[in-house]
Amino acid sequence: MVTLLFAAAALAAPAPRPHAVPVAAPHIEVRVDSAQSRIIVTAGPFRLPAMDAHMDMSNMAPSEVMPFAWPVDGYLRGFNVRMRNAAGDSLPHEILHHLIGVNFDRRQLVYPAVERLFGWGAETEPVELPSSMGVPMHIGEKLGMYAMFHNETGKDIDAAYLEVTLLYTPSKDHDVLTVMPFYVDVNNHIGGVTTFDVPPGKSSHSYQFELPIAGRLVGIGGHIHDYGSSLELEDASTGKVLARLKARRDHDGHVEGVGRFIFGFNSDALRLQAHHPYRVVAEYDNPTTETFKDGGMGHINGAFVPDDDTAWPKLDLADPLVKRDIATLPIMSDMNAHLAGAASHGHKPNDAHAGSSAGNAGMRDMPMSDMPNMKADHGQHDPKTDSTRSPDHP
Ligand SMILES: [Cu+2]
Repeated sequence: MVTLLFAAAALAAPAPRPHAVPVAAPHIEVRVDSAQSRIIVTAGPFRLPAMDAHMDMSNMAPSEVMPFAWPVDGYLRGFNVRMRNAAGDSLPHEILHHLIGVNFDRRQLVYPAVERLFGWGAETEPVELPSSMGVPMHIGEKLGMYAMFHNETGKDIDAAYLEVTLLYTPSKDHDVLTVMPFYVDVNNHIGGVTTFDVPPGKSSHSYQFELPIAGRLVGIGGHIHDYGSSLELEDASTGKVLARLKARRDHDGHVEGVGRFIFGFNSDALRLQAHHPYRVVAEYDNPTTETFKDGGMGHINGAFVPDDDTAWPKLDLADPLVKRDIATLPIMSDMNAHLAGAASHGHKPNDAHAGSSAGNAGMRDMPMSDMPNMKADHGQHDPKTDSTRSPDHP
């Protein structure tokens, strides 16, 4: 039975702080189905004119950030996304290029930027963690999501709805292990671009980082573009490779996916220390003679279990980087474009992909659907991927 707890009109969150993203997105509805422990967020209608088939960012239709409040005390443990029409029938899933969910009330682990809580790309499968673990959430937490559409069905779609199903475990009476989104990019500039040029032959990009707190990674996945060959997580003090995710490539170097790696829990989990240098590396191998301008990207997402949840770095809204991150989310670019007297829509499709926000989602690529295999696997080579892990990590 579906309980209607929150409707668009009831969504006004507690008094918005001065920085807050303006609550301007129309037609967003949040329903809590407590019998099935799920939250269904519906946004729309979106009008999606037919676009031609070539996959170029200028052919994408970005949405604004659609704000909503998290409606229950509980742990987020999975999500699924579909596009549907007004009658409830599913539309081709390819029309949704990507979707990012943001938590404006929590900081990322590595970057002074707001949390990317979930994400969806064309290649993403439904995510579902066992009910014994999840991302802790509280009633009223300010979330938002934004999407990029790409309608190449050849027909205009007058009314498309985005339907996001979020699975949760109620806090009450449950002993749930806290897992948090982990995201680190080889070329992240908060509020700026994460892409880079891909020259012919082999090339590599890396980023050295430290964590403010210690914990363990239970699993990782990654995102890389065409001609990418692998993503690595290394100990930067020793150069030791802690995990390597290989890209699955076709004959021409087009990437079909990136391996996931499940470390496991407890002693199997990959322990990461606070204030210790680590490095993320993206390797590319471009078999053509062409340089692909802004063609590259590389990041690792994972599920991180902090040693001490209460030590999670606080979101500092006065931090210029945090401000910049929020200011460059799609709604703000849009508003700025309006203010600048830009053409009626002012959408700049490139922003959405080039911005720090594209593809940064925490739960995206979290290796959750593989979790049932974990006990048998014991952190060994994941049979579904070509990923490897160094056997004697610290
Ligand atoms: Cu990308």
